[in-house]
Amino acid sequence: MPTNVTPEFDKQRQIYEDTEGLEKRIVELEKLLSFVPRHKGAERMKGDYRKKLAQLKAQLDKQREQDRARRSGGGAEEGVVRKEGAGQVCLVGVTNSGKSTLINAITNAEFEVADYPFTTPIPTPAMLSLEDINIQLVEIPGLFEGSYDSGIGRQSLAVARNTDCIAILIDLSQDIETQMSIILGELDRARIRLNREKSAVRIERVGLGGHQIYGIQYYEGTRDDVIDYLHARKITNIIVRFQKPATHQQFVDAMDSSVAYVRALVVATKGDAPNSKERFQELDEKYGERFEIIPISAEKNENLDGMAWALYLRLDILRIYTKIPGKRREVKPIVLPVGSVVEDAAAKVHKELFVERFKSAAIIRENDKIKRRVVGLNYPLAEGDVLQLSHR
Ligand SMILES: Nc1nc2c(ncn2[C@@H]2O[C@H](COP(=O)(O)OP(=O)(O)O)[C@@H](O)[C@H]2O)c(=O)[nH]1
Ligand SMILES: [Mg+2]
Repeated sequence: MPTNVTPEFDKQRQIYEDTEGLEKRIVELEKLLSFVPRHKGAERMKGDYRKKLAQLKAQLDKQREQDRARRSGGGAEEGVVRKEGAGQVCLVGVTNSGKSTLINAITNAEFEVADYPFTTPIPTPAMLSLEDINIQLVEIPGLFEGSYDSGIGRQSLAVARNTDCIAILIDLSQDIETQMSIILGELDRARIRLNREKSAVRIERVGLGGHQIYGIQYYEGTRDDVIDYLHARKITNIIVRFQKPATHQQFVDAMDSSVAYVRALVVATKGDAPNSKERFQELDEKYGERFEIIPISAEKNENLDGMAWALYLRLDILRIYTKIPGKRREVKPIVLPVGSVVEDAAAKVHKELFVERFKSAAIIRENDKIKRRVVGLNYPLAEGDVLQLSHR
């Protein structure tokens, strides 16, 4: 039975059918779908085209994955810098953005600084002490368009993938947009997602049970979209759990175990340079919603302390101080991720068997209304807590 279609639809169908190349076909098919008539008789046709679209997208993903695997030689990625300290921050930026100067200004390191490109040829660490903890800073060689295709670029981006926080350095003496597009582009090609909620979609590959999809109300598409995608990827058994509002891209990312999720902020350098105020304003207007932006001048020593604490906060860690009754608290804190509870601290201090032998815990918070409270193993910890643990 022929479906009544509009002339635009017919024309677009011809264009789509004549188009070659996966990416272009996807674009044309998406256009075609938007021209499908809304009446009931066209529903079946719409369904078929959507299925086709999911197939094309899946093919494209697969092709990209294969390309990636080929390029990286199939080997496992490894950070080339061993992590030390309470957390690691990776400094990324184009060459001459002031990475080495900043590190020299806030650590004991003496990195070479120069106004010619690529003075720091390999990822290089330095230690920043902040009150009673150390944060490891790693400078990676300046990014450029195509970094990801070069050996050293890939190695550098592997450090950025595995780090705890990325500080994007934007040089206020150079064009903002050029720098941002290079940096965001290369990070994206390295499959690094910035400040993105990993937990929005959880994927579990299972041996049987078919397609089990939960929380579909959080997904921007429909259940059929998910199933079409899975069919097209020839995945028969899987659990997909949408836990928070999720876009199609987030679903596709979650299916791809090579995607890394990393916290990020922007450090705007050379705040003393001519025109830096105007550039900062531009940066803030364009990227202020997406990133926290911290202006500094390493040369004039401006806002370096504030920046260091901003890095600390972005690491999402807590400092907890243990204490033995009748004695002063420990000087060195134990460091735990935000969201940790008493049991996590206990596990870190006592390693094994503590939970079985746990008797009681007390938290001392100097500025709290209740200064000392007796708590259970599930009690959430806060920054600066002093923790008294006793066991049998
Ligand atoms: N005016 C100004 N120049 C800076 C500042 N920080 C770095 N520079 C200059 O920028 C150039 C590149 O610095 P460098 O730290 O080697 O950049 P990197 O390539 O990102 O490590 C050097 O000539 C530095 O003197 C700053 O805060 N203000
Ligand atoms: Mg450098």
